Order: sequence, then structure tokens, then C-alpha cells
Amino acid sequence: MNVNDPLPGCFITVEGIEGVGKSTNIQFIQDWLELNNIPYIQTREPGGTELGEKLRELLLHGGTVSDDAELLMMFASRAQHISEKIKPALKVGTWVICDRFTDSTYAYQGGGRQLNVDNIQQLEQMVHAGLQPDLTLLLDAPVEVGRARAAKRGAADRIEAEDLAFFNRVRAMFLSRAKEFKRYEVIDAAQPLEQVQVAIKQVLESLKRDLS
Ligand code: T5A
Repeated sequence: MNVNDPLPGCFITVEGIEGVGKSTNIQFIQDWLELNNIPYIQTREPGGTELGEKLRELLLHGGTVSDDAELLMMFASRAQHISEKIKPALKVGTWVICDRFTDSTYAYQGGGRQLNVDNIQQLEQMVHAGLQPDLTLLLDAPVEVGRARAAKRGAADRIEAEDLAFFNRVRAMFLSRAKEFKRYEVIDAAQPLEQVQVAIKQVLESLKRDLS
């Protein structure tokens, strides 16, 4: 929600390391929204707009990208996404379900790549202009579990090709942010899918109650 100018829509982000079940559970969230007649859009980062999807292709499959270029491309994609898609939807009361957002930048570029977190904070301030998710669902599982699930999908992209230590730093940064910010709900994603979805449904029902 924009702290300076509260927006009527609800902004939900879904985070976690590779293979923890973000896409699978975003489909579950969409089904719940439809059942409850709540208008929504579903989107993703990097990506979500024509420019963002071009940047995504370069980020994941484009060959050499320096760490600083990677950070700036994530925020370039996000700046376009917020102004073209996220804020306009929230302004008219539409819920926005986003597969990854700025918490991924803290986790991957800050934790994984060990870039200066102060720089990420400055970019966040500039690009968000006060916007923050109302709810961040962190699907958490040990790196080995996520990687084993993701491996079934085929060849790794540029970021997925990083080593175990990288993803352990990513996971640690997500968990540390989850302790810091009240908007986070941590879900144990190593459980069987049915149990993960019972937990997600409880969080969504509670959010709906809080908003009504
Ligand atoms: N990135 C992104 C940054 O570095 N900085 C940033 O700022 C941002 C925004 C984007 C990449 O970009 C990086 C992070 C990423 O490396 P992505 O498209 O978000 O990539 O892709 P991934 O995280 O790689 O998404 P995945 O598709 O790998 O993982 P998901 O969506 O978490 O997993 P999902 O739903 O596809 O599930 C994987 C498999 O596991 C099964 C599913 O059926 C599926 O087969 N599964 C379960 N099996 C058993 N039990 C459960 N509980 C299960 N849940 C799912």
C-alpha cells in the first residue's frame, strides 16, 4: 500500500528460492480470488510489461551481465511495472498478485551477490515512492528441496546456475527480512502441497477479514 496515498487494491507478493512452489501456489491464490469474486491481476518480476519481459529475457538468458547491471535491470523492470501495471490496478481496487518483487532483489542481489544493501534501499525508495506490498508470502524450504523440484523442469537459467552457498545466502536474507517486516507470512513449503495450501488459505482468509 502507498503510505502517502493509500490505494484501495490489495498488493500480494509471493517470494522464495527456486522451486519452492511459487507458480503452483499463485494458481491456488487465483482460484481463491475467483471463488471470492475479488477482481485481480496476476503478474511477475522481472517482467510484467513489454519492457520488463525483454529485460527478463536478457537477465535470465542473455549471457554476461555484471552484478551492478543486474541490480539496475531488476529496478528498471520494476519502475516500468509499478507505473504501467501495479499502481493503475491498485488505484481502481484491483488486487495484484506478483510472483517476486523487491524482497527478491534484497535476497538475490543483496544476499546472493552480496551487493551493498544501502544501494538497494536507495533504489527501492526512488522506484517504489512509498509503495509496499500489503502481504508477502514467503514460501520457505531448504535449498536442496527447492533445487530438486526445480531440476525436474530442465536446463538452469543464468541465475539458477549459481551454487548452493549462493542460494543459502538468498534464503537467509529472505528469512531475516521476514523477521523484520510485519507484512511477511512464512509458509513451510517443504510440507506436502495440500498442507501448504491449507496454510495459504488461512492467511488469505485472515487478510480478507482484516480488510472488510
Ligand atoms: N530475481 C528476481 C532476482 O535475482 N532479483 C529480483 O529482484 C527478482 C525479481 C526469476 C529469477 O530472477 C531472480 C530470481 C530467479 O532466479 P522465476 O521465474 O521467479 O525466476 O523462477 P523461479 O524462482 O526459478 O521459479 P520456479 O518456477 O523455479 O519455482 P516456483 O515457481 O517456486 O516452483 P513451481 O511452482 O514451479 O514448483 C516447482 C515444482 O515443485 C512442485 C511443483 O508441482 C513443480 O513440479 N511442487 C511441490 N512438490 C511437492 N510438494 C510441494 N509442496 C510442492 N510445491 C510445488
